[in-house]
Amino acid sequence: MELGSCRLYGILDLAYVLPANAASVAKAMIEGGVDVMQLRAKNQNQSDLVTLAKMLRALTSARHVPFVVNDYPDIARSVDADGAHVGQDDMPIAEARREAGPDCIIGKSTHSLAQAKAAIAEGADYIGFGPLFATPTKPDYDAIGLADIAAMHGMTDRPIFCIGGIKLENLPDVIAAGARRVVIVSGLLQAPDIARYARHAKDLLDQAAATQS
Ligand code: 3NM
Repeated sequence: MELGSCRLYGILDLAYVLPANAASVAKAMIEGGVDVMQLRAKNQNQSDLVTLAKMLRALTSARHVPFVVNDYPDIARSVDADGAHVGQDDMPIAEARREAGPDCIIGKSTHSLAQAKAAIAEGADYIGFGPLFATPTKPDYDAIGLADIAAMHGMTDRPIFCIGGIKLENLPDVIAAGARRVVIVSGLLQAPDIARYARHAKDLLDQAAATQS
């Protein structure tokens, strides 16, 4: 699937999922309609990460879901991922692109309009924008709220994925503020029924897209 058509971005974050459960969680996410899958693992050794990334690559390929590796463009390349994602404190986009290869999508986390503008100028293929709300998944960052979402969308045609503390309960507010695409991590991974949670989020995003277009 083209990134521009993707609305629900799921992250399989090993802070919430045991490696042994990664495959079943990923399957549930995909079954529920997650359009993009990222592997995020802040405390995993590299060889375990490559093993997991290969498994997720196979699962996502079978369902035509783009697969993104967080932080490690070299691993993205080695497992033939569709994308690599970098943060503000990571390497510049050009370096990530060199490591990941010319066909790899490069996404960047941004935490303000100024950072988003800079990431676009730097050549990011998509932007993460947040954290909208305070979140235990990224605890050291201040919430930026919803006020800049509309301006952010007026700034670029590149896909913008709002992120940070998004749950089913606040998703209607996030959409009302102008978001078209979101990333959900803990809300999805801690849901009693991951597929059902994803489906619900996807329905809200699809309904909004139908009225926005
Ligand atoms: N990046 P949850 S917020 C991984 O703002 C990440 O760049 C963010 O997880 C950013 O849905 C975030 O559990 C955490 O809040 C998102």
